[in-house]
Amino acid sequence: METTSLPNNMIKNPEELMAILKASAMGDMCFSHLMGYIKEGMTEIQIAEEIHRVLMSMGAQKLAFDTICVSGPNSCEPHGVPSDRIIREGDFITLDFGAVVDGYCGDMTRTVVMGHATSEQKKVYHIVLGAQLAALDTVRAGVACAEVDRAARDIIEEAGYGEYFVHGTGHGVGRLVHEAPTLNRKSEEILASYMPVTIEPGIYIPGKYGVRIEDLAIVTEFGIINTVNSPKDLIIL
Ligand SMILES: [Mn+2]
Repeated sequence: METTSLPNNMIKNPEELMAILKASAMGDMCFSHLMGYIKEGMTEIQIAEEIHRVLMSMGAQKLAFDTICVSGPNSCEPHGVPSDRIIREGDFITLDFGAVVDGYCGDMTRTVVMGHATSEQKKVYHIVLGAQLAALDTVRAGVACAEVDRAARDIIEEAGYGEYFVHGTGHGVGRLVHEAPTLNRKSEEILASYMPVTIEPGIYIPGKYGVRIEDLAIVTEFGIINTVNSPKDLIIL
């Protein structure tokens, strides 16, 4: 293991990786709980508060960042703040949250839909999912971070939604939820084994809705260990 060859701590040691794995497991259990909890008529704030309650009840030290729970047109803001908006049938709901365990952050995002999805919503969701899976597929030690971003962006651009993918594909995670490396068009870093990185492409159509899907993957020589195991097929609540 070339754990001393980099000038910073993008590469995590086994203890740090175990903490991240635990944080992700809490995230998965929280998401599973939410799938039974979220109902039409609830507000975004109510759901965000439930995420906080559940993660703390599982032993999280705190939240890794302010939970994003945005619905309907609010979901087209990638860093939206939960509001009093009430969840209605047909709304996309984007849930982006993480626990801190033993000092290390989790970070995951899933987008689900209430009641039913239009064919356009399904189409956009599946473009994002295709981009996310393609990007995950490229992640491996020795691959350029920019190449991972390219893999996601190519799929979204080819589908005609390039202008709506308004952020990078991912970032490193550790004690801070946003650490090096960055995975975007301009990234110059090369992935190495035992870097935890997020893969989180999205499409945000102003005034309509947004979709983002995010996993937290540990880079290895052969690919990834994905620490997030929540389902990614479109969930219709
Ligand atoms: Mn993230």
